[in-house]
Amino acid sequence: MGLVVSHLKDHIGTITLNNPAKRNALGEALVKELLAALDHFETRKARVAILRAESGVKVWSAGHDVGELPVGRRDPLGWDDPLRYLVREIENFPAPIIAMIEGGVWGGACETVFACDLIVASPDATFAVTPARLGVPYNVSGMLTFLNAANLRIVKEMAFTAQPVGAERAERLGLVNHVVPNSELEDFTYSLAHTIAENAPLSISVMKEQLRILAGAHPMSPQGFERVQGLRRVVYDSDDYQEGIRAFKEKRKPRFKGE
Ligand code: LCV
Repeated sequence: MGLVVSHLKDHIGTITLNNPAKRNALGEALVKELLAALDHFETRKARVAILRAESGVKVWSAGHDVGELPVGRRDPLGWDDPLRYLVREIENFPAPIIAMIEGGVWGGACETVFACDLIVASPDATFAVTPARLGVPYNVSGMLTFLNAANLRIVKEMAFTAQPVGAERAERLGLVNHVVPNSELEDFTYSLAHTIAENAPLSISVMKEQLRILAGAHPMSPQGFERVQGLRRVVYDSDDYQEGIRAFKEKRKPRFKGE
């Protein structure tokens, strides 16, 4: 059995994250299998994809595989990082992707879920934006994913506190489309998927692409981008960045010094 399990039925593709030992961390190998499944669905003209974890998980995904983060002197979230690939592929997939969430969603997994087109969550679902926990300088397109998911004040609270937001509050804030009891989560999600799959796939695909282009149409000057990249380099070259990763690996609370 791989790190993801996928199947396609009645135009609906399902991808189940299947690496509980590592809390479904989005490492290169898992992301590669996930992208292969999406590729297969596209070839088979799936009309909806559902991204989920095993039923009953406490952790939907622990986010970027911390063990795969560079230990300084290199952008930890550069263009070719598996997480960046994954978010782009989700946004470019020609059909709606529904994230079906139980348990905790952490860091890069939170961005991955917010990049999906719809989110159906169980009451125990939580969503945490964690760069500040690790000392990581999140990247510009990632911050835009968050900004497209919530208003600026909520994004700032989630990013600055790194604290999980629960499903009920997430629904109130419009972060998720529906909160549904665990016992009904699967039926509800597949019923939503069937409704979409019965509509015109070409029309839906072009609306998804239009919304992607419009949501990404944020002017940022070359000078503005270069300034951000310079600031991010200071962060990933900092002792704090190394301390964040070290503390995670040593299973202890990090001690950040601001340098
Ligand atoms: C590798 C892991 C991980 C993991 N990577 O189980 O957004 S950013 O900028 O931060 C971005 C860079 C990012 O996404 O970074 C990662 C952000 N994620 C987090 O901060 C969550 C880190 N994980 C946790 O806080 C806990 O693992 C949770 C609360 C998710 C689950 O706790 P639980 O007690 O159930 P363990 O912590 O015991 O983890 C079980 C195994 O999974 C590994 C962890 O190292 C452990 O492996 P070992 O059994 O070999 O010790 N693991 C968990 N998260 N992100 N590996």
